Amino acid sequence: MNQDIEFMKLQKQLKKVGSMSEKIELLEQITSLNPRDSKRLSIRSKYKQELGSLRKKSSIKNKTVFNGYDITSKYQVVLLGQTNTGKSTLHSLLTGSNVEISDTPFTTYKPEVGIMDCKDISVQLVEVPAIYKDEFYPAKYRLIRNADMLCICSRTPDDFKQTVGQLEDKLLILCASYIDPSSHKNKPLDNIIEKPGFSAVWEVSLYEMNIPALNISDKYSITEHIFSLLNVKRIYSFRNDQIGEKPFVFPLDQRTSVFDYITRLDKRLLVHHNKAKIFGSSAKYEGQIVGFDHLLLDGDKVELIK
Ligand SMILES: Nc1nc2c(ncn2[C@@H]2O[C@H](COP(=O)(O)OP(=O)(O)OP(=O)(O)O)[C@@H](O)[C@H]2O)c(=O)[nH]1
Ligand SMILES: [Mg+2]
Repeated sequence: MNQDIEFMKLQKQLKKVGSMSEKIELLEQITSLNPRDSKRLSIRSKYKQELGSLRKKSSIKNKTVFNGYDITSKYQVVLLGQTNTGKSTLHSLLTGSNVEISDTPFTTYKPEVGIMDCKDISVQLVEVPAIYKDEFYPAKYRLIRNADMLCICSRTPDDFKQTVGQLEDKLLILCASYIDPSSHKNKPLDNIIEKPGFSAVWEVSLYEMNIPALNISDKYSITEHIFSLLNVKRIYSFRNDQIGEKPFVFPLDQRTSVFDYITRLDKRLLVHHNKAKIFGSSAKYEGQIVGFDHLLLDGDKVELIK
């Protein structure tokens, strides 16, 4: 690809675009080019500034609700793969969305967003349009690179290999276990990153690979696996014989005491309570009474007492 010619083409398109998102997308494409011409290089730096300010504006605008769900949900899983590999089918299975499912290649042409319930934690699930070799679409790869984890949908082992190869071309290596998001999110496109991931496949027995392959129609195992890669523990409130609907979520590898839990719940409660009743794995017996330094485990329910 001749970068100068491509630059000129995109410049022309830029003059015609109307919406902010289209403009951001084109600016992302044009600023990732390396034209030789010095005049174009200086125009490129102006475009970079413009892109920065448009991104700021759009992030303020996008902090909103989509179909009744808060799309700024803390965790994001991206579904990706070759075309016709069941991404939309899985999206619909996990989120209940009605994205179009069809044998026609490239049916999904824009990211599809849904919210899945992952063991009481809301997780945003995004189906990214099918990826293919040598495509030029920085916005798509930015979305993929910023996800908390990736789920690669594959009909055949060959689909899987192609997707892994295409991700590697974009400096993205898949990894089986949890990795601290700060080491793989918001990194420039020219940095190699390792991203937690797994594969959802049509026929598990065909696969031998370094990341887990789960049956694409096995909602239970996929949900459990996503939960394990979130690397969190859920602590529920227990009050008037009722368990709170949504848990408070803490990092799995950090010690979480009753004190940490109360601080998250409402600091003012510290004044009137000094003990807690625990139900769940960290309790020696159901309803054990403990002090604020007691360490909590995933799934614990905590009732504050005086
Ligand atoms: N046999 C079988 N067919 C499946 C499975 N999952 C999806 N399909 C079929 O495969 C076709 C493509 O499914 P989609 O879910 O639309 O695939 P996609 O990856 O979203 O495709 P694009 O968005 O077009 O890239 C549909 O006809 C599905 O019914 C599966 O696990 N087994
Ligand atoms: Mg689709």
